[in-house]
Amino acid sequence: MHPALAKTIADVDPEIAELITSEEKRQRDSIRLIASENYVSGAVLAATGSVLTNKYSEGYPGKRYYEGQQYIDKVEQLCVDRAKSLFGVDHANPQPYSGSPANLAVYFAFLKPGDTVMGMALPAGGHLTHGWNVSITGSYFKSVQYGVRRDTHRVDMDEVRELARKERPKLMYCGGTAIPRTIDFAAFGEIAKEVGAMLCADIAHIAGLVAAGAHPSPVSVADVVSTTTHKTLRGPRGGMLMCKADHAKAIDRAVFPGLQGGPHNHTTAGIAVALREAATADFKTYAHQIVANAKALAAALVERGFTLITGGTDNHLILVDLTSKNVSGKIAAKALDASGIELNYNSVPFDTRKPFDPSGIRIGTPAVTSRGMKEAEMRQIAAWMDQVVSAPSDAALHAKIAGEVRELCAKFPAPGILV
Ligand code: DSN
Repeated sequence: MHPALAKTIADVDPEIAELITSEEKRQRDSIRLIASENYVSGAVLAATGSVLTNKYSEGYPGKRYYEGQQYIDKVEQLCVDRAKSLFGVDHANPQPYSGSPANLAVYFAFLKPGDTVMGMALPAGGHLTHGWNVSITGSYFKSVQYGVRRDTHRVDMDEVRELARKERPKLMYCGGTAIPRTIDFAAFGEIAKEVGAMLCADIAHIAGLVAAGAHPSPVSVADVVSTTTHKTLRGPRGGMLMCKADHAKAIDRAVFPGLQGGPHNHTTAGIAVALREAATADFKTYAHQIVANAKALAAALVERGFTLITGGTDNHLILVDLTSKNVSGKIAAKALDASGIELNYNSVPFDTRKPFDPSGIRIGTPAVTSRGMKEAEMRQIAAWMDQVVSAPSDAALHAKIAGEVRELCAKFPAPGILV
């Protein structure tokens, strides 16, 4: 945190100031492998901590319900224009508070309660809001879910086509939260067209890769593209919807006044800054390095006898089945956390264990790549992971590795962290 800001908080609220500083140090000293997290730049942090948080702006640029929008309108318009240019879309709405509200707005724009939505099942790698049963999207709508093949753990497009022909969904989702392979947007587009469904591509995890050309873009085939802004895109926590011109009005109305009140202008400014950063040559290099790092980490884990779902990765994400290592995902994740390596336990396809103590762990390389780590560091991380997973109760080993992790992290300063 900027020293002046740190002092301001400490003067008013020393308890919160201390917690923020501790979290900053934790982020500085650990290898953060949560696939959906990153380090934003100092510029993005500063924009999100700005006076823009003081302003209400229900509506859209040029059409607001409160006065005093001279600068807010310009901020939001810049953000919209940068999103349109970066992703090559007709229309962008950066107001959704995060990914789940963004997806909910898509339902509100195009579906009535009881209509059919088709999405990837959560345990196969989808997202709650793609129609999973515990989500509002699985209880207010009729949901049909596709999964992955038992033999390859990949989406079977023939099965998706068959299900879509049978169920005739009004809305189809592709994308998810634990998909280590390239998503075949073209095939989803063909199927949606054939059955007369709207297609929403949820690129939350891969938005930065799509922006940089490190993953194919769904823009030419999807009616709507939904995303969060804080994962590979490396912006502040937020959401965004992008669509073809025909759907712009429906999407805007669904976000406001349909679902939300005033946009979070400080977040919009942070997204605008992140989009500017994402349009640079440096970001392109960064996004390709995320993938190179994930591939290097995957190869090193395989060499050490880890079982990877689909055998490897095409993107930023690796899903590991720890069954062959005789340790559950939760026990491994906690032992790794004690060793300074942070990731999340995760179900694997056809998991026989429960979601709160599943068989797998999920790993991602966006944050470590933001620190400048490359293939050599990925091999070191795999070695540490192997040691910890082989000795999940050895507290002395975990403390020793946590010290080594701190030494490595000190050589790779994290963006936005000043302590
Ligand atoms: N919570 C996000 C993730 O970790 O993938 C998805 O919303």
